[in-house]
Amino acid sequence: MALKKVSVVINGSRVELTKNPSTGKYEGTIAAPNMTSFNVNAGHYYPITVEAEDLAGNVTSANDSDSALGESLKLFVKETTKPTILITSPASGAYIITNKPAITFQLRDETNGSGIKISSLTIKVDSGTTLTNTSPGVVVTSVTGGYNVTYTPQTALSDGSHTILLNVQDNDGNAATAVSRTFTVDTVPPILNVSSPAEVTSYQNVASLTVLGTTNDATSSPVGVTVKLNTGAATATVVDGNGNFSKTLTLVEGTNTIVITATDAAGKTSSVTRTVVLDTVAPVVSSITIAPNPVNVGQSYIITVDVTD
Ligand SMILES: [Ca+2]
Ligand SMILES: [Ca+2]
Ligand SMILES: [Ca+2]
Repeated sequence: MALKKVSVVINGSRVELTKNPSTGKYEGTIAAPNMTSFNVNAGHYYPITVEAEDLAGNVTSANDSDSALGESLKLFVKETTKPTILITSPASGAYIITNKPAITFQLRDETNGSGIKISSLTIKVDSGTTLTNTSPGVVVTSVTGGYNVTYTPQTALSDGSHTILLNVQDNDGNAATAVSRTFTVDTVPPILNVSSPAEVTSYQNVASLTVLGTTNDATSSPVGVTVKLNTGAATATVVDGNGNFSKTLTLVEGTNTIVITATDAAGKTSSVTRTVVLDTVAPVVSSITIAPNPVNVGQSYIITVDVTD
């Protein structure tokens, strides 16, 4: 006949409603909980209990399990903080010498957030098809606050520049700021031609030797060149814009081993080894014999020279 009060209970707080004289209904303006409802229960909502009490002390109560009113007693609260994506490998601008490089990244939502919705993950390499968390090559590991993901391309990437593009959402529908990463695949060692010394093994009688050559790399120029003489250090040489290099060495008497190594920006190497024998000592003739001597006209004789070097 006459109501005493109408109140609601949500998230442990009770609020008494007030009667709107123009509609006759009971109303309340209530601040939403400051945390997403996603983690509250399997239905991802805050349950509300409504209680009406009349002046005689009769109480009617309904909550989210009520067959008729239950659906109206579920409050869905969404957070608005974007999840984050951090690519841990490859580094920006990295040169990679394998053509199926593992791409690793971390997906995180804020503390007490709705959490990463892993099925919303998108992975795109260059202009390829968009992959998801269940695509071949994608390995997802659940960690505190989100997921760690490794994606290994199932077909080899070509030599050259590639860009990976990632995005994900949290369970409340907030999309991360998309993250991209560009890197270069280089599986081919640099070209290295050594024109001096031209032969694998050569001989000379002056100590000075100039190593000459050219180098080039299709994907990862510029190329660095080092020259190593015998047990000495590998010494960097200047390589000009056309790939030419030269390095003057001072040989030691005897056998000299020269190793020329070209290294491209990705770290792929090519090496050429030359052996140069420095011999500054003229041969020594120690004895000569002629037999028979004298020799008869028209007959042959043998001359023997004992010479060492
Ligand atoms: Ca969030
Ligand atoms: Ca290369
Ligand atoms: Ca000699």
